[in-house]
Amino acid sequence: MTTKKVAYCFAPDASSYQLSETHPMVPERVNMTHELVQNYRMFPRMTIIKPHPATEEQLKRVHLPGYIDYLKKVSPIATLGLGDLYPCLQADDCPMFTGVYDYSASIVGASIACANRINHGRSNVCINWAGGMHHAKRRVASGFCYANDIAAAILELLMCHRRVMYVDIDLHHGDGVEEYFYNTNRVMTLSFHRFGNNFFPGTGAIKNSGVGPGKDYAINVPLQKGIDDDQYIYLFKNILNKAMERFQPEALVMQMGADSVVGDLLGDFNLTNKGHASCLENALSYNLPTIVLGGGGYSVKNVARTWTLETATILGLELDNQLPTNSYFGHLPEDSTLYIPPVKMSNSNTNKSIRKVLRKVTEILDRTEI
Ligand code: V1S
Ligand code: CA
Ligand code: ZN
Repeated sequence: MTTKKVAYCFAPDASSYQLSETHPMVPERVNMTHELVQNYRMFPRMTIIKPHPATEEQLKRVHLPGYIDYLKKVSPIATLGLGDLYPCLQADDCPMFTGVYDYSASIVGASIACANRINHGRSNVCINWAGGMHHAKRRVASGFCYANDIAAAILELLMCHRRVMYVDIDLHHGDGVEEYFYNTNRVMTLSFHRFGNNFFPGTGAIKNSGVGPGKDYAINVPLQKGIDDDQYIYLFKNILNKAMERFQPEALVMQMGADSVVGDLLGDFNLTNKGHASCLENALSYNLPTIVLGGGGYSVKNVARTWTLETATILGLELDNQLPTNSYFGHLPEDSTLYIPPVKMSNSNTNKSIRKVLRKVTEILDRTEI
C-alpha cells in the first residue's frame, strides 16, 4: 500500500455529454471507471474532490478569448445544426453540441483543481480521468478535444515548480500540449505515439524537438502498429529515466490515453493494461508530485479496466482479476475479468527499430542542460 496522499477528481458534468450520435468518445468511459473504482472499494483510500468548472478567465489563459466566447455562444444554439458555418470546430471530430462550453469548462476545472492541490502540497498524486485533452489548440478544437486542460494544469504548476515534465502515452501524438510549450525549457514534453502513413494528427517526428530556448525539450517517440509490452516498456523506462536525469523536473503530468491498449477501436498497438499500468508505476517511482489524466480510449470496457487498474497502481493495491458486480459489464466470461491479454498480431516494430528510436531520442536528451 502507498503512503502517497491521493486525490480523485470527479466532475459529473465532464462525463455527461455525448459529442454526437456516432462519436467514439463516449461518456461511459469515465462513468464505468468511476463505478469500478468504487466497487473495488478504492474510494475510502483517496480524497474525493468535486471540482468547480474553470472560469472564463482560466479558459482564456490557454485559449484565444474569441474562441472561448464562440464556444459559449455556440453552446445554446448547437442543436440548430449550424456546424458548417463555424471555423473553430471540425464537423466529425469536434462537433458542436449543446453544453460544449460547460463540458469543456468542467474538464479544465478538474485538471486545474488537481494542479492546485499539488501546488499547496495537499496531495502527492491527483487523478482526473475525464481530462487529458491533448489535441486542443489555442484557437481551435482538434481530435475530440475542445479545451486543453493539460496546458491549463501545467501553467498552474509552473507558478510553484521550476520545471514540469509532461509524459503522454495516449496512442496519438500530444500535439496540442507540445505546441503550447514548444519554445520553453521549463516544460519537457514526452509523447509516445503511433506515427506514419498519415496517422492522426500526423505530427510527432523525432526531429521536431522544440525551438529557441525549448530546443531539445520536446521529445517524440514514434512507433508502428503491433508494439508489444516488452518493447514499449523497454523504451518507456529507458527514455523516462534519461529524461528525468537530464531535466530534473519538480512535478510530473501523466496523460494515460488508453487507446494504446490492445483491442482499441481506433488503435492497433498490442499493449496489455498491465503493461500500460506498469509505465505509470515506473513514472510514480520518481516520487514527484504527479497529476494523472485520462485521454483517448475507445473500446469502452477496456478503458474502464485500464484506468481502474491504474487507480489501484497509484494506491499501491493489487486487484482481484474477477471484476466486482457492476451495472455495465454483462455475464459473458470475457466480461468478468480485469486484465486484458495481448493478441496474436503482426508487429511492425523490430527490436532493431526500437533500439534506433532509443538511440536518436537519447542523442537529443544528451544535449539538454538545466
Ligand atoms: N483515427 C481516427 C478517427 N476516427 C474519427 C471519428 C470516428 C467516428 C466519428 F463519429 C467521429 C470521428 N476521428 C478520427 C481522427 C481523430 C482521432 C482523435 C484521437 C483523440 C485522442 O485519443 O488522441 C485524445 C482524446 N481524425 C482524423 O483522422 C481526421 C479525419 C482526418 C478523418 C476522419 N474524419 C471523420 C474527420 C477527418
Ligand atoms: Ca502519445
Ligand atoms: Zn488518442
